[in-house]
Amino acid sequence: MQPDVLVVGAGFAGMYAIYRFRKQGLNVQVLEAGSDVGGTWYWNRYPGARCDVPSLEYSFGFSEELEQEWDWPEVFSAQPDILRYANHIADRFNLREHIRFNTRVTGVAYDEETRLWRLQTDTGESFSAPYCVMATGCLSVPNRPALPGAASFAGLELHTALWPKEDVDLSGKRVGIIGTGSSGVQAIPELAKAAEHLYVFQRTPVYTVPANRKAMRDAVQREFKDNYGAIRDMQQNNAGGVSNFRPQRSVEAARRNPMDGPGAESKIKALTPAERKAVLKARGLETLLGFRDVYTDPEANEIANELFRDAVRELVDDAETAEALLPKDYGLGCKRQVLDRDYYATFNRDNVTLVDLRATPIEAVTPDGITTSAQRYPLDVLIYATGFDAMTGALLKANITGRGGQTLNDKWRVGPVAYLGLQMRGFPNLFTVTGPGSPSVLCNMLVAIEQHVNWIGDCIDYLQTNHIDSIEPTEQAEQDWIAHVNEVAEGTMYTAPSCNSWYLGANIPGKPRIFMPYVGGYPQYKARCDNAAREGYSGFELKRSA
Ligand code: NA7
Repeated sequence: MQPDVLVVGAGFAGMYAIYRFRKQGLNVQVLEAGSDVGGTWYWNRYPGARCDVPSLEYSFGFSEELEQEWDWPEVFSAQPDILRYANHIADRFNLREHIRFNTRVTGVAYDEETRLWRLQTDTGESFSAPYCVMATGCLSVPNRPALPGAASFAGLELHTALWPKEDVDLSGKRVGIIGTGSSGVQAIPELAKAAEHLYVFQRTPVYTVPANRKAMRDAVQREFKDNYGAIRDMQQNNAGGVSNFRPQRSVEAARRNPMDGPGAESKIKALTPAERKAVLKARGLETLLGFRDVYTDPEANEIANELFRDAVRELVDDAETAEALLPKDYGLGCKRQVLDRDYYATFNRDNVTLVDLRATPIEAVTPDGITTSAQRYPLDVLIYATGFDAMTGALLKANITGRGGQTLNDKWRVGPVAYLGLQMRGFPNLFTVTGPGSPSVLCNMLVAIEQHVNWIGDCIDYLQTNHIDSIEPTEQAEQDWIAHVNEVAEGTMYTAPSCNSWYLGANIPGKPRIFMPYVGGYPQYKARCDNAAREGYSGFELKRSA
Protein backbone atom coordinates (compact mmCIF):
# COMPACT_ATOMS: atom_id res chain seq x y z
CA MET A 1 0.00 0.00 0.00
CA GLN A 2 1.31 3.46 -0.85
CA PRO A 3 2.12 5.39 2.32
CA ASP A 4 0.65 8.82 3.02
CA VAL A 5 3.92 10.11 4.40
CA LEU A 6 7.51 9.13 3.74
CA VAL A 7 9.89 10.07 6.52
CA VAL A 8 13.65 10.04 6.05
CA GLY A 9 15.53 9.15 9.23
CA ALA A 10 14.71 7.14 12.36
CA GLY A 11 16.35 9.35 14.96
CA PHE A 12 14.16 10.97 17.58
CA ALA A 13 12.44 13.11 14.92
CA GLY A 14 11.55 10.18 12.66
CA MET A 15 10.46 8.09 15.63
CA TYR A 16 8.11 10.73 16.97
CA ALA A 17 6.82 11.34 13.44
CA ILE A 18 5.66 7.71 13.29
CA TYR A 19 3.85 8.00 16.62
CA ARG A 20 2.22 11.34 15.80
CA PHE A 21 1.26 10.74 12.18
CA ARG A 22 0.00 7.22 12.87
CA LYS A 23 -2.19 8.60 15.64
CA GLN A 24 -3.94 10.88 13.15
CA GLY A 25 -4.61 7.94 10.84
CA LEU A 26 -1.78 8.37 8.37
CA ASN A 27 0.12 5.48 6.89
CA VAL A 28 3.81 6.21 7.60
CA GLN A 29 6.93 4.69 6.07
CA VAL A 30 10.33 5.61 7.47
CA LEU A 31 13.59 4.98 5.61
CA GLU A 32 16.74 4.77 7.72
CA ALA A 33 20.36 4.25 6.68
CA GLY A 34 21.40 2.71 10.01
CA SER A 35 20.51 -0.77 11.22
CA ASP A 36 18.48 0.56 14.15
CA VAL A 37 16.84 3.63 15.68
CA GLY A 38 18.50 6.53 17.52
CA GLY A 39 20.02 8.80 14.85
CA THR A 40 22.79 10.89 16.45
CA TRP A 41 22.90 8.48 19.38
CA TYR A 42 23.10 5.47 17.08
CA TRP A 43 26.09 6.83 15.13
CA ASN A 44 28.08 8.75 17.77
CA ARG A 45 29.25 5.85 19.96
CA TYR A 46 32.74 7.16 20.65
CA PRO A 47 34.05 6.80 24.22
CA GLY A 48 32.85 9.69 26.37
CA ALA A 49 29.90 10.66 24.11
CA ARG A 50 27.34 12.42 26.24
CA CYS A 51 24.44 14.86 25.92
CA ASP A 52 24.94 18.51 26.93
CA VAL A 53 21.30 18.92 28.06
CA PRO A 54 20.15 17.38 31.38
CA SER A 55 18.56 13.96 30.90
CA LEU A 56 15.23 14.80 32.51
CA GLU A 57 14.88 17.72 30.09
CA TYR A 58 16.23 15.87 27.05
CA SER A 59 13.26 13.54 26.95
CA PHE A 60 9.93 13.38 25.15
CA GLY A 61 6.83 14.93 26.67
CA PHE A 62 4.22 13.34 24.38
CA SER A 63 3.48 10.40 26.67
CA GLU A 64 2.89 10.63 30.39
CA GLU A 65 3.44 6.89 30.73
CA LEU A 66 6.83 7.19 29.07
CA GLU A 67 7.78 10.08 31.36
CA GLN A 68 6.83 8.11 34.43
CA GLU A 69 8.28 4.72 33.58
CA TRP A 70 11.72 5.78 32.32
CA ASP A 71 14.62 6.23 34.77
CA TRP A 72 17.82 8.08 33.95
CA PRO A 73 20.97 6.92 35.77
CA GLU A 74 22.84 10.23 35.48
CA VAL A 75 21.99 13.93 35.49
CA PHE A 76 23.64 14.31 32.05
CA SER A 77 23.25 11.10 30.07
CA ALA A 78 25.91 9.11 28.32
CA GLN A 79 25.27 7.92 24.77
CA PRO A 80 24.46 4.28 25.71
CA ASP A 81 21.65 5.43 28.04
CA ILE A 82 20.12 7.73 25.43
CA LEU A 83 20.28 4.95 22.87
CA ARG A 84 18.56 2.62 25.36
CA TYR A 85 15.84 5.27 25.72
CA ALA A 86 15.42 5.44 21.93
CA ASN A 87 15.12 1.65 21.76
CA HIS A 88 12.62 1.61 24.58
CA ILE A 89 10.45 4.12 22.71
CA ALA A 90 10.69 2.06 19.52
CA ASP A 91 9.60 -1.10 21.37
CA ARG A 92 6.98 0.46 23.60
CA PHE A 93 5.16 2.21 20.79
CA ASN A 94 5.75 -0.48 18.12
CA LEU A 95 7.59 1.89 15.85
CA ARG A 96 9.97 -0.54 14.14
CA GLU A 97 7.27 -2.03 11.91
CA HIS A 98 7.13 1.33 10.11
CA ILE A 99 10.88 1.59 9.58
CA ARG A 100 12.93 0.18 6.71
CA PHE A 101 16.47 -0.08 8.15
CA ASN A 102 19.76 -0.32 6.21
CA THR A 103 18.13 1.78 3.53
CA ARG A 104 19.84 5.03 2.57
CA VAL A 105 17.83 7.56 0.56
CA THR A 106 19.84 8.61 -2.48
CA GLY A 107 17.30 10.77 -4.32
CA VAL A 108 14.11 12.67 -3.47
CA ALA A 109 12.14 13.96 -6.46
CA TYR A 110 8.75 15.60 -6.94
CA ASP A 111 6.56 14.28 -9.71
CA GLU A 112 4.33 17.16 -10.77
CA GLU A 113 1.87 15.00 -12.65
CA THR A 114 1.02 12.63 -9.84
CA ARG A 115 1.90 15.19 -7.14
CA LEU A 116 3.90 12.49 -5.37
CA TRP A 117 7.35 12.55 -3.84
CA ARG A 118 9.43 9.66 -5.16
CA LEU A 119 12.36 8.47 -3.06
CA GLN A 120 15.18 6.32 -4.45
CA THR A 121 17.31 4.23 -2.13
CA ASP A 122 20.71 2.55 -2.22
CA THR A 123 18.90 -0.78 -2.09
CA GLY A 124 17.56 -0.03 -5.57
CA GLU A 125 14.01 0.47 -4.33
CA SER A 126 11.69 3.40 -4.89
CA PHE A 127 8.94 4.70 -2.60
CA SER A 128 6.22 7.26 -3.33
CA ALA A 129 3.89 9.34 -1.17
CA PRO A 130 2.07 12.69 -1.31
CA TYR A 131 4.02 14.01 1.71
CA CYS A 132 7.70 13.76 2.51
CA VAL A 133 9.31 14.67 5.82
CA MET A 134 13.07 15.03 6.05
CA ALA A 135 13.93 14.03 9.62
CA THR A 136 17.60 13.82 8.73
CA GLY A 137 19.11 15.63 11.73
CA CYS A 138 21.27 18.71 12.07
CA LEU A 139 24.56 16.92 12.75
CA SER A 140 24.41 13.76 10.70
CA VAL A 141 26.89 14.18 7.85
CA PRO A 142 30.40 13.67 9.27
CA ASN A 143 33.07 16.08 8.06
CA ARG A 144 36.31 14.46 6.99
CA PRO A 145 38.81 17.12 5.96
CA ALA A 146 40.76 16.56 2.77
CA LEU A 147 44.22 16.24 4.32
CA PRO A 148 47.05 15.45 1.90
CA GLY A 149 47.72 11.73 1.88
CA ALA A 150 44.67 10.94 4.05
CA ALA A 151 43.76 7.85 2.03
CA SER A 152 47.23 6.37 2.49
CA PHE A 153 46.96 5.75 6.25
CA ALA A 154 47.51 2.04 6.82
CA GLY A 155 46.48 1.83 10.48
CA LEU A 156 42.96 1.86 11.92
CA GLU A 157 41.04 4.98 10.89
CA LEU A 158 37.95 6.08 12.81
CA HIS A 159 35.53 9.02 12.89
CA THR A 160 33.82 9.87 16.17
CA ALA A 161 30.49 10.17 14.33
CA LEU A 162 30.83 6.75 12.68
CA TRP A 163 32.21 4.85 15.65
CA PRO A 164 32.03 1.04 15.38
CA LYS A 165 29.47 -0.89 17.42
CA GLU A 166 32.02 -3.38 18.69
CA ASP A 167 34.65 -2.39 21.28
CA VAL A 168 37.81 -0.79 19.92
CA ASP A 169 40.87 -2.03 21.82
CA LEU A 170 43.39 0.79 22.07
CA SER A 171 45.71 -0.83 24.61
CA GLY A 172 49.33 -0.61 23.55
CA LYS A 173 48.36 1.64 20.63
CA ARG A 174 49.70 5.01 19.54
CA VAL A 175 46.54 6.97 18.87
CA GLY A 176 46.15 10.33 17.12
CA ILE A 177 43.00 12.41 17.30
CA ILE A 178 42.32 15.41 15.06
CA GLY A 179 39.79 17.93 16.40
CA THR A 180 38.99 19.51 19.73
CA GLY A 181 35.28 20.40 19.45
CA SER A 182 32.65 18.74 21.68
CA SER A 183 33.38 15.26 20.29
CA GLY A 184 37.15 15.55 20.69
CA VAL A 185 36.91 17.10 24.14
CA GLN A 186 34.60 14.31 25.33
CA ALA A 187 36.67 11.53 23.76
CA ILE A 188 40.18 12.72 24.68
CA PRO A 189 40.10 11.93 28.44
CA GLU A 190 38.67 8.46 27.72
CA LEU A 191 41.10 7.70 24.89
CA ALA A 192 44.01 8.81 27.08
CA LYS A 193 43.04 6.17 29.63
CA ALA A 194 42.84 3.44 26.99
CA ALA A 195 45.78 4.18 24.67
CA GLU A 196 49.48 3.72 25.18
CA HIS A 197 50.00 7.25 23.95
CA LEU A 198 47.53 9.85 22.72
CA TYR A 199 48.51 12.66 20.34
CA VAL A 200 45.94 15.46 20.22
CA PHE A 201 46.16 17.40 16.96
CA GLN A 202 44.55 20.74 17.77
CA ARG A 203 43.92 23.48 15.25
CA THR A 204 41.69 25.77 17.32
CA PRO A 205 41.71 25.73 21.13
CA VAL A 206 38.31 25.36 22.74
CA TYR A 207 36.45 26.99 25.64
CA THR A 208 35.27 24.08 27.72
CA VAL A 209 33.89 23.97 31.25
CA PRO A 210 33.36 21.05 33.62
CA ALA A 211 30.12 19.15 33.09
CA ASN A 212 27.82 18.13 35.91
CA ARG A 213 28.85 14.51 36.50
CA LYS A 214 26.43 13.54 39.23
CA ALA A 215 24.55 10.28 39.36
CA MET A 216 20.77 10.80 39.33
CA ARG A 217 19.33 10.87 42.81
CA ASP A 218 16.01 9.08 43.25
CA ALA A 219 14.49 12.04 45.06
CA VAL A 220 15.40 14.42 42.22
CA GLN A 221 13.98 12.09 39.59
CA ARG A 222 10.81 11.62 41.66
CA GLU A 223 10.32 15.35 41.96
CA PHE A 224 10.75 15.83 38.22
CA LYS A 225 8.23 13.10 37.54
CA ASP A 226 5.76 14.63 39.99
CA ASN A 227 6.06 17.96 38.21
CA TYR A 228 6.40 16.96 34.58
CA GLY A 229 3.21 18.74 33.53
CA ALA A 230 4.49 22.09 34.77
CA ILE A 231 8.02 21.34 33.53
CA ARG A 232 6.81 20.85 29.96
CA ASP A 233 5.00 24.20 30.16
CA MET A 234 8.18 25.83 31.46
CA GLN A 235 10.10 24.37 28.53
CA GLN A 236 7.59 25.90 26.13
CA ASN A 237 8.29 29.32 27.66
CA ASN A 238 12.07 29.13 27.70
CA ALA A 239 14.27 30.44 24.88
CA GLY A 240 16.25 27.18 24.75
CA GLY A 241 13.36 24.80 25.44
CA VAL A 242 14.64 23.85 28.91
CA SER A 243 12.57 24.30 32.04
CA ASN A 244 15.51 24.91 34.41
CA PHE A 245 13.25 23.26 36.99
CA ARG A 246 15.05 22.91 40.31
CA PRO A 247 13.79 20.26 42.71
CA GLN A 248 12.86 21.99 45.96
CA ARG A 249 12.18 19.03 48.21
CA SER A 250 15.28 17.07 47.32
CA VAL A 251 17.89 19.79 46.93
CA GLU A 252 18.54 22.42 49.58
CA ALA A 253 17.21 25.74 48.33
CA ALA A 254 20.50 27.44 49.09
CA ARG A 255 22.57 25.11 46.98
CA ARG A 256 23.07 26.56 43.54
CA ASN A 257 23.11 24.35 40.53
CA PRO A 258 26.32 25.06 38.62
CA MET A 259 24.25 25.47 35.45
CA ASP A 260 22.47 28.43 37.05
CA GLY A 261 25.52 30.64 36.88
CA PRO A 262 25.36 34.02 38.48
CA GLY A 263 21.69 34.71 37.71
CA ALA A 264 19.98 35.91 34.60
CA GLU A 265 20.58 39.63 35.07
CA SER A 266 24.18 39.53 36.33
CA LYS A 267 26.80 41.44 34.41
CA ILE A 268 30.47 40.67 34.66
CA LYS A 269 31.33 44.34 34.18
CA ALA A 270 29.37 45.23 37.30
CA LEU A 271 31.90 43.29 39.42
CA THR A 272 35.36 44.49 40.43
CA PRO A 273 38.34 42.41 39.26
CA ALA A 274 38.68 41.00 42.79
CA GLU A 275 34.97 40.08 42.93
CA ARG A 276 35.19 38.35 39.56
CA LYS A 277 38.06 36.19 40.76
CA ALA A 278 36.24 35.38 43.99
CA VAL A 279 33.07 34.33 42.15
CA LEU A 280 35.08 32.17 39.78
CA LYS A 281 36.96 30.55 42.63
CA ALA A 282 33.76 29.83 44.54
CA ARG A 283 31.65 28.57 41.63
CA GLY A 284 34.11 27.29 39.06
CA LEU A 285 34.87 28.04 35.42
CA GLU A 286 31.30 27.36 34.35
CA THR A 287 30.09 30.45 36.19
CA LEU A 288 31.45 32.60 33.35
CA LEU A 289 28.65 31.31 31.13
CA GLY A 290 25.97 32.90 33.28
CA PHE A 291 26.86 36.57 32.84
CA ARG A 292 24.50 38.13 30.32
CA ASP A 293 26.84 40.84 29.04
CA VAL A 294 29.44 38.24 28.04
CA TYR A 295 27.28 37.40 25.00
CA THR A 296 26.54 40.92 23.82
CA ASP A 297 29.31 43.27 24.96
CA PRO A 298 32.75 42.58 23.41
CA GLU A 299 34.49 44.22 26.40
CA ALA A 300 32.63 41.99 28.89
CA ASN A 301 33.36 39.04 26.63
CA GLU A 302 37.09 39.69 26.72
CA ILE A 303 37.02 40.04 30.52
CA ALA A 304 35.46 36.57 30.71
CA ASN A 305 37.88 35.17 28.11
CA GLU A 306 40.85 36.43 30.12
CA LEU A 307 39.50 34.93 33.35
CA PHE A 308 39.02 31.67 31.52
CA ARG A 309 42.61 31.72 30.25
CA ASP A 310 43.99 32.42 33.72
CA ALA A 311 42.02 29.47 35.11
CA VAL A 312 43.37 27.11 32.42
CA ARG A 313 46.93 28.26 33.11
CA GLU A 314 46.40 27.04 36.66
CA LEU A 315 44.92 23.69 35.60
CA VAL A 316 47.66 22.62 33.17
CA ASP A 317 51.13 21.86 34.58
CA ASP A 318 53.24 22.51 31.50
CA ALA A 319 53.23 26.23 30.67
CA GLU A 320 53.78 25.74 26.94
CA THR A 321 50.93 23.21 26.70
CA ALA A 322 48.68 25.52 28.73
CA GLU A 323 49.43 28.44 26.43
CA ALA A 324 48.63 26.34 23.35
CA LEU A 325 45.28 25.30 24.91
CA LEU A 326 44.10 28.90 25.35
CA PRO A 327 41.59 30.27 22.85
CA LYS A 328 42.83 33.71 21.88
CA ASP A 329 41.27 34.80 18.62
CA TYR A 330 37.57 34.30 19.31
CA GLY A 331 35.33 34.70 22.33
CA LEU A 332 33.14 32.68 24.66
CA GLY A 333 29.64 32.32 23.23
CA CYS A 334 30.68 32.24 19.57
CA LYS A 335 30.53 28.46 19.30
CA ARG A 336 28.32 25.89 20.98
CA GLN A 337 29.44 25.61 24.59
CA VAL A 338 31.53 22.51 25.21
CA LEU A 339 31.24 20.59 28.48
CA ASP A 340 34.00 18.24 29.63
CA ARG A 341 35.10 15.73 32.22
CA ASP A 342 38.78 16.23 33.12
CA TYR A 343 39.79 17.71 29.78
CA TYR A 344 42.56 19.98 31.02
CA ALA A 345 43.82 17.48 33.61
CA THR A 346 44.27 14.97 30.78
CA PHE A 347 47.09 17.10 29.39
CA ASN A 348 48.99 16.56 32.65
CA ARG A 349 49.27 12.83 31.90
CA ASP A 350 52.61 11.48 30.70
CA ASN A 351 50.98 9.59 27.84
CA VAL A 352 49.27 12.64 26.26
CA THR A 353 50.92 15.07 23.84
CA LEU A 354 49.26 18.19 22.49
CA VAL A 355 50.28 19.03 18.94
CA ASP A 356 49.54 22.67 18.17
CA LEU A 357 48.66 22.73 14.48
CA ARG A 358 48.65 26.53 14.42
CA ALA A 359 52.40 26.46 15.19
CA THR A 360 53.19 23.27 13.28
CA PRO A 361 50.52 22.46 10.65
CA ILE A 362 49.87 18.99 9.28
CA GLU A 363 51.87 18.51 6.10
CA ALA A 364 50.59 15.05 5.29
CA VAL A 365 48.97 11.90 6.51
CA THR A 366 51.33 9.04 5.69
CA PRO A 367 50.78 5.26 5.82
CA ASP A 368 52.24 5.17 9.34
CA GLY A 369 51.05 8.43 10.89
CA ILE A 370 51.01 12.20 10.58
CA THR A 371 53.81 14.52 9.55
CA THR A 372 53.65 18.12 10.70
CA SER A 373 55.99 20.93 9.71
CA ALA A 374 58.02 20.05 12.84
CA GLN A 375 58.13 16.24 13.03
CA ARG A 376 56.68 12.79 12.28
CA TYR A 377 54.13 11.19 14.62
CA PRO A 378 53.94 7.41 14.07
CA LEU A 379 50.37 6.22 14.75
CA ASP A 380 48.53 2.91 14.91
CA VAL A 381 45.10 4.56 15.08
CA LEU A 382 43.94 7.86 13.57
CA ILE A 383 40.66 9.32 14.86
CA TYR A 384 38.83 12.14 13.13
CA ALA A 385 36.81 14.26 15.58
CA THR A 386 36.33 16.84 12.87
CA GLY A 387 32.61 17.51 13.20
CA PHE A 388 29.81 17.68 10.67
CA ASP A 389 28.50 19.41 7.59
CA ALA A 390 25.87 20.82 9.93
CA MET A 391 22.22 21.79 9.41
CA THR A 392 22.15 21.72 5.60
CA GLY A 393 24.52 18.78 4.95
CA ALA A 394 22.03 15.92 5.11
CA LEU A 395 19.38 17.79 3.12
CA LEU A 396 21.80 18.66 0.33
CA LYS A 397 23.22 15.16 0.29
CA ALA A 398 19.73 13.68 -0.27
CA ASN A 399 19.61 15.05 -3.84
CA ILE A 400 16.24 16.75 -3.54
CA THR A 401 14.56 17.92 -6.76
CA GLY A 402 11.39 19.96 -6.58
CA ARG A 403 8.91 21.59 -8.93
CA GLY A 404 10.20 22.40 -12.42
CA GLY A 405 13.30 20.26 -11.91
CA GLN A 406 14.80 22.75 -9.46
CA THR A 407 17.27 21.11 -7.11
CA LEU A 408 17.66 22.10 -3.48
CA ASN A 409 21.41 22.34 -4.03
CA ASP A 410 20.72 24.99 -6.66
CA LYS A 411 18.20 26.88 -4.52
CA TRP A 412 20.64 26.89 -1.57
CA ARG A 413 23.77 27.73 -3.58
CA VAL A 414 24.35 30.92 -1.56
CA GLY A 415 22.82 29.61 1.67
CA PRO A 416 19.68 27.93 2.98
CA VAL A 417 16.43 29.61 1.95
CA ALA A 418 13.43 28.28 3.86
CA TYR A 419 10.34 29.51 5.70
CA LEU A 420 10.37 28.85 9.45
CA GLY A 421 12.90 26.09 8.84
CA LEU A 422 9.88 23.96 7.89
CA GLN A 423 9.41 24.27 4.13
CA MET A 424 11.05 25.56 0.95
CA ARG A 425 9.31 27.26 -1.97
CA GLY A 426 9.39 25.02 -5.02
CA PHE A 427 9.19 21.87 -2.89
CA PRO A 428 5.47 21.39 -2.23
CA ASN A 429 4.43 19.04 0.58
CA LEU A 430 8.06 18.48 1.58
CA PHE A 431 8.81 19.35 5.20
CA THR A 432 12.01 19.56 7.20
CA VAL A 433 12.22 18.82 10.92
CA THR A 434 14.46 21.32 12.76
CA GLY A 435 15.59 22.75 9.43
CA PRO A 436 17.81 25.83 9.00
CA GLY A 437 16.03 28.99 10.16
CA SER A 438 14.37 27.21 13.09
CA PRO A 439 15.72 27.18 16.69
CA SER A 440 16.92 23.58 16.16
CA VAL A 441 20.40 23.19 17.70
CA LEU A 442 19.92 26.26 19.91
CA CYS A 443 16.94 24.56 21.52
CA ASN A 444 16.49 21.37 23.49
CA MET A 445 16.26 19.10 20.44
CA LEU A 446 13.46 16.91 21.72
CA VAL A 447 11.27 19.95 22.42
CA ALA A 448 12.05 21.36 18.97
CA ILE A 449 11.31 18.00 17.34
CA GLU A 450 7.95 17.58 19.04
CA GLN A 451 6.90 21.09 18.07
CA HIS A 452 7.88 20.63 14.42
CA VAL A 453 6.34 17.20 14.03
CA ASN A 454 3.11 18.37 15.69
CA TRP A 455 2.98 21.39 13.38
CA ILE A 456 3.56 19.23 10.30
CA GLY A 457 0.96 16.69 11.49
CA ASP A 458 -1.61 19.45 12.02
CA CYS A 459 -0.76 20.93 8.64
CA ILE A 460 -1.29 17.64 6.81
CA ASP A 461 -4.56 17.20 8.67
CA TYR A 462 -5.68 20.69 7.58
CA LEU A 463 -4.78 19.97 3.95
CA GLN A 464 -6.66 16.69 3.95
CA THR A 465 -9.72 18.06 5.73
CA ASN A 466 -9.93 20.99 3.33
CA HIS A 467 -9.14 18.94 0.22
CA ILE A 468 -6.03 20.97 -0.50
CA ASP A 469 -3.43 19.23 -2.61
CA SER A 470 -0.29 21.13 -1.87
CA ILE A 471 1.39 23.61 0.42
CA GLU A 472 4.62 25.55 -0.02
CA PRO A 473 5.82 28.93 1.25
CA THR A 474 5.53 32.12 -0.76
CA GLU A 475 8.75 33.71 -1.95
CA GLN A 476 8.00 36.79 0.14
CA ALA A 477 7.52 34.77 3.34
CA GLU A 478 10.83 33.01 2.79
CA GLN A 479 12.70 36.25 2.19
CA ASP A 480 11.08 37.99 5.18
CA TRP A 481 11.89 35.06 7.44
CA ILE A 482 15.54 34.95 6.38
CA ALA A 483 15.82 38.70 6.98
CA HIS A 484 14.35 38.18 10.45
CA VAL A 485 16.68 35.23 11.23
CA ASN A 486 19.67 37.40 10.29
CA GLU A 487 18.38 40.44 12.15
CA VAL A 488 18.06 38.59 15.49
CA ALA A 489 21.50 36.99 15.12
CA GLU A 490 23.17 40.35 14.48
CA GLY A 491 25.12 41.81 17.38
CA THR A 492 25.38 38.49 19.22
CA MET A 493 28.68 36.71 19.81
CA TYR A 494 27.47 34.03 17.41
CA THR A 495 28.02 36.29 14.45
CA ALA A 496 31.04 38.30 15.65
CA PRO A 497 33.51 38.71 12.77
CA SER A 498 36.08 36.68 14.73
CA CYS A 499 33.64 33.77 15.06
CA ASN A 500 34.05 30.70 12.86
CA SER A 501 31.56 28.07 13.96
CA TRP A 502 29.59 25.28 12.37
CA TYR A 503 26.48 27.39 13.08
CA LEU A 504 27.87 29.67 10.35
CA GLY A 505 29.01 26.84 8.10
CA ALA A 506 32.58 28.11 8.63
CA ASN A 507 33.96 24.60 9.30
CA ILE A 508 33.30 23.41 5.75
CA PRO A 509 35.49 24.85 2.98
CA GLY A 510 33.38 26.71 0.40
CA LYS A 511 30.14 26.63 2.45
CA PRO A 512 28.33 30.02 2.44
CA ARG A 513 28.84 31.93 5.69
CA ILE A 514 25.27 32.26 6.98
CA PHE A 515 24.04 31.95 10.56
CA MET A 516 21.70 28.98 10.22
CA PRO A 517 19.74 28.43 13.47
CA TYR A 518 17.09 30.88 14.73
CA VAL A 519 18.41 32.73 17.76
CA GLY A 520 15.19 34.65 18.53
CA GLY A 521 14.06 32.07 21.10
CA TYR A 522 11.86 29.00 21.00
CA PRO A 523 8.65 30.63 22.40
CA GLN A 524 8.74 33.48 19.88
CA TYR A 525 9.44 31.01 17.12
CA LYS A 526 6.62 28.68 18.14
CA ALA A 527 4.22 31.64 18.28
CA ARG A 528 5.15 32.50 14.67
CA CYS A 529 4.48 28.92 13.57
CA ASP A 530 1.18 28.75 15.48
CA ASN A 531 0.03 32.11 14.11
CA ALA A 532 0.71 31.04 10.56
CA ALA A 533 -1.37 27.90 11.10
CA ARG A 534 -4.16 29.80 12.87
CA GLU A 535 -4.39 32.26 9.99
CA GLY A 536 -5.01 29.39 7.55
CA TYR A 537 -1.29 28.99 6.84
CA SER A 538 -0.37 32.59 6.14
CA GLY A 539 2.92 32.90 4.28
CA PHE A 540 2.16 29.64 2.49
CA GLU A 541 0.55 29.01 -0.89
CA LEU A 542 -2.16 26.38 -0.74
CA LYS A 543 -3.36 24.79 -3.97
CA ARG A 544 -6.30 22.66 -5.01
CA SER A 545 -6.02 20.85 -8.31
CA ALA A 546 -8.64 21.71 -10.88
P1 NA7 B 1 33.11 20.63 15.83
O1 NA7 B 1 32.63 21.37 16.99
O2 NA7 B 1 32.85 21.17 14.47
O3 NA7 B 1 34.69 20.42 16.03
C1 NA7 B 1 35.49 19.88 15.00
C2 NA7 B 1 36.94 19.97 15.39
O4 NA7 B 1 37.72 19.43 14.31
C3 NA7 B 1 37.43 21.39 15.60
O5 NA7 B 1 38.37 21.41 16.63
C4 NA7 B 1 38.08 21.70 14.26
O6 NA7 B 1 39.04 22.70 14.29
C5 NA7 B 1 38.70 20.38 13.93
N1 NA7 B 1 39.01 20.29 12.53
C6 NA7 B 1 38.15 20.28 11.48
N2 NA7 B 1 38.83 20.20 10.32
C7 NA7 B 1 40.15 20.16 10.65
C8 NA7 B 1 41.34 20.08 9.90
N3 NA7 B 1 41.32 20.07 8.57
N4 NA7 B 1 42.52 20.06 10.54
C9 NA7 B 1 42.54 20.10 11.89
N5 NA7 B 1 41.45 20.18 12.67
C10 NA7 B 1 40.27 20.21 12.04
O7 NA7 B 1 32.55 19.13 15.81
P2 NA7 B 1 32.20 18.17 17.04
O8 NA7 B 1 31.86 16.84 16.48
O9 NA7 B 1 33.25 18.21 18.06
O10 NA7 B 1 30.92 18.82 17.68
C11 NA7 B 1 29.80 19.16 16.87
C12 NA7 B 1 28.56 19.31 17.71
O11 NA7 B 1 28.09 18.01 18.07
C13 NA7 B 1 28.74 20.00 19.02
O12 NA7 B 1 28.75 21.38 18.93
C14 NA7 B 1 27.57 19.48 19.83
O13 NA7 B 1 26.42 20.19 19.51
C15 NA7 B 1 27.41 18.08 19.32
P3 NA7 B 1 38.65 24.23 13.85
O14 NA7 B 1 37.85 24.76 14.98
O15 NA7 B 1 37.84 24.10 12.58
O16 NA7 B 1 39.95 24.89 13.63
